[in-house]
Amino acid sequence: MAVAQNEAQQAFTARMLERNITPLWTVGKQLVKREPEPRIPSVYWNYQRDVRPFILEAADLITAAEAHRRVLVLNNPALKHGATHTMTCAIQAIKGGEIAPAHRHSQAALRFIIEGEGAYTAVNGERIYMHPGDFIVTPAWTWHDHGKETDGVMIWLDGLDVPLVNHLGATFSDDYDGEGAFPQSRPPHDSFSRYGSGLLPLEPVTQRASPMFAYPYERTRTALENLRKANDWDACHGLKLKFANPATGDWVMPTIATFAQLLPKGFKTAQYRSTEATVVMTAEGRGKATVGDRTYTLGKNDIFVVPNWTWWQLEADDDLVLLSYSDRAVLEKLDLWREQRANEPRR
Ligand code: 1HN
Repeated sequence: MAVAQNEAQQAFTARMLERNITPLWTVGKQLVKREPEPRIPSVYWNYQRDVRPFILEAADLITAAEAHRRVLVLNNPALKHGATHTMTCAIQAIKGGEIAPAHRHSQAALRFIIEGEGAYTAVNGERIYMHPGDFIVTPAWTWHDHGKETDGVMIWLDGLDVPLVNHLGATFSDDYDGEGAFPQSRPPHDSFSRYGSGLLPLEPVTQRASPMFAYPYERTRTALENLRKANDWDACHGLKLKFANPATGDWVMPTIATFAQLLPKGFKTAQYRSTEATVVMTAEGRGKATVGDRTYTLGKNDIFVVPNWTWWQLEADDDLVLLSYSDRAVLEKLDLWREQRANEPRR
């Protein structure tokens, strides 16, 4: 609570206003709260109802060349841009014969693939052909373009740290001068060949982001399915794994943490909250998510936001596989990551 001010004190405060000075006692606890008070609500998008019809309409209405990126941004109603205060969530489509031309930016990006076959994302000239459920990494400042040589539409989710990087005032971007795509530099899936089998090249990896750009769903799903046999469930998460940089075991990008999660049919989690803000997409299955006071019915490719320090809980009506990303990678580096589990006393 701010201290109540008498007339002399009010006049004193008013005189300083034009000099951009404020006495701290007039602001009180507004600056330093006892615990995080999320500035954003939770949001939910039903893929079939809210997203798919619009992205297909966009595919008819504008070419990838015209749009540069045929992207629909899913915004939190409390923000001008961003699904959370740190992360962008968007839906992109590309059609046969199109190229979304190469560019790069200081923002990092990821893709969770939704539907279609045959399109690729190229990272620094290495094509990664996409399949539903795949997780693809586009580290900050890497050239990236998207293309599709076969007929039909391909749709995926783009996750970026745009609000975070903008807030930090560190945004740079560049369009590639050449014709559309960045020149192919390596065979398709080269990074997966080098880093994706538990083996590593002898040369040390020097960059901070994962040198591996593709995490195929087949591998993710198999890992979850095999681990299920261990019957080693976390009360708050079911079975939740992080996507890891194979060279370091760290998060795949310095700013964005990414996860794959399995809840077997009938599993109901204990309530959980942490300081990270998360965007979640259902890759498979059906269930329910309760975030704060809202409950969402989850079907394939539905998307929802879990704000920072907000209790949430999941329930699987069928085997439920979730892909998610958050700002935890940043918070951990700054010693700001905390969690609280409703099934345990507060630490
Ligand atoms: C972007 O550069 C891409 O490169 C996708 O594919 C989505 C959303 C906001 C800002 C930049 C891309 C984006 C984006």
